[in-house]
Amino acid sequence: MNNSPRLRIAIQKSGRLSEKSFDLLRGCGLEFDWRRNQLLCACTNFPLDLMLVRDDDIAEFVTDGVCELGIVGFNMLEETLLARGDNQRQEVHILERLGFGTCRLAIAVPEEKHFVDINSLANCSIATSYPASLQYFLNQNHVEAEVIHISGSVEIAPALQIADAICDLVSTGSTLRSNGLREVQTILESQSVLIQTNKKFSPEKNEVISRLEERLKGVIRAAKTKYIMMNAPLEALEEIKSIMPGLEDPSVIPLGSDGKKIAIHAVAREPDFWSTMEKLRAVGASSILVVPIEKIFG
Ligand code: PRT
Ligand code: ZN
Repeated sequence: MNNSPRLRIAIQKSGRLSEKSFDLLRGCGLEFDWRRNQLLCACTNFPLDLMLVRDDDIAEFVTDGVCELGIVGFNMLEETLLARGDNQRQEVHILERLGFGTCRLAIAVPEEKHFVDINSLANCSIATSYPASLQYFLNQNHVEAEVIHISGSVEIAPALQIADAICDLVSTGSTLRSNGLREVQTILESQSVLIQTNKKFSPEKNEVISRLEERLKGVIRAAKTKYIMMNAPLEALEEIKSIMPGLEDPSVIPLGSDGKKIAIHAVAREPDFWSTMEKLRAVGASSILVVPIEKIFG
């Protein structure tokens, strides 16, 4: 348990999630000066300490209450909970899905290997760094296969004849392709998540978590939305609202004396940019400005 009066958040020290985790915390207005190899780093303007660790340890620390919060891949959270046993799910929960570090845990086989469906994996050996997740998936699907736990470079296992197939994280798929492997089955979709321990802690800490959560939500919402301004004929207003997702309640300002032309200002979810702009132009919108939003509060 963390008995310090300050809150602790576990984040990945050096890896794919580190930069985005730091950016997110800085986006929330937190100031800190982390130096390499520092395990704990104090925020100077918020009662929070960052604990910089390997991604493998983050879910463990939060589940055990060593840190109240953590930023970790959903893949790693699931693996940790499955490896530790069913009762562990009540020890931790997801506060926010953070939208970065997206990937999937998938099974891949050599290009030439015959594969119809997951039953084709019966009696095969599968190399993975996610043995608990893979075993769970195989059990759920009643497939008997050998799970071979290796900690790195899983993709070379078939070429080395260590295993018939692999189960690893995939984002672009280029690692699989360059190793002559074909993705055949997704077993988990992942993105980074903010997790919170379910261990009891003081009301003061609870209050700090609520403040931080509010700020995080503001940063995450802002990243997904844009401030949009355009001019348009009044009669196109309803059509414009249907084109732009999230533009239900725009500010509408009459232009000129006859009121036939309007300016529309709104916060909207970022659309499939170019095709949406083309549709807006087609219904008569002009001077369309799309501006990033730094934060949304309240
Ligand atoms: O040192 P530490 O233990 O902290 O870091 P690590 O090396 O174990 O983890 P790291 O930094 O590689 O990944 C941290 C987290 O990033 C993972 O747990 C995922 O939640 C997330 N993530 C997102 C990924 C990927 N995308 C990813 N593509 N993690 C790993 N990969 C690897 C994958 O294992 C494979 O080797 O990238 C390769 C595949 O990428 P593509 O683009 O070729 O498909
Ligand atoms: Zn790791």
